[in-house]
Amino acid sequence: MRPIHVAMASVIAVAVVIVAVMLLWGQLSGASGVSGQPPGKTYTIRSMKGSYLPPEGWKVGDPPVIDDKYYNPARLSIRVGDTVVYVNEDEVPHTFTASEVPSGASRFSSGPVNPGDSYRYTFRVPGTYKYLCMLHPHKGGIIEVSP
Ligand SMILES: [Cu+2]
Repeated sequence: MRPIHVAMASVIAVAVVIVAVMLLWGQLSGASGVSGQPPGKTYTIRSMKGSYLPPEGWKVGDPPVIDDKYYNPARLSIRVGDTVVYVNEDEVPHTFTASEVPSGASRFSSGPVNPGDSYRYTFRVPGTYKYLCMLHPHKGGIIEVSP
């Protein structure tokens, strides 16, 4: 090829890359801009170390105990659109499972989350959510979601 053709080929290659990047950018920003609202905040709830052990005297059938030594924080207030990342910092698997949700809301459940793993859920319906661990139902928590 003559030098002028090589230069033209380079210009076309650069143009193709620019168009591809613009298309990809459009898709990404379109995906994150749901209904034009800013993304919500992210909060973390942890399963604390040793929280698989029930409190003394607790027996199956008793209500879950809401205490920061199990899930932390065990009580959390957030807003619609916020996300909770549940992190298991204990040495055994736990779940983060809704036991009561406001009408119209779906019941989230992480399923078993291994030590060091996490699960995230974005709250879309306002109201009071109660949750517990299906494997260790002595531990529970409450999330208040305001509009
Ligand atoms: Cu558990």
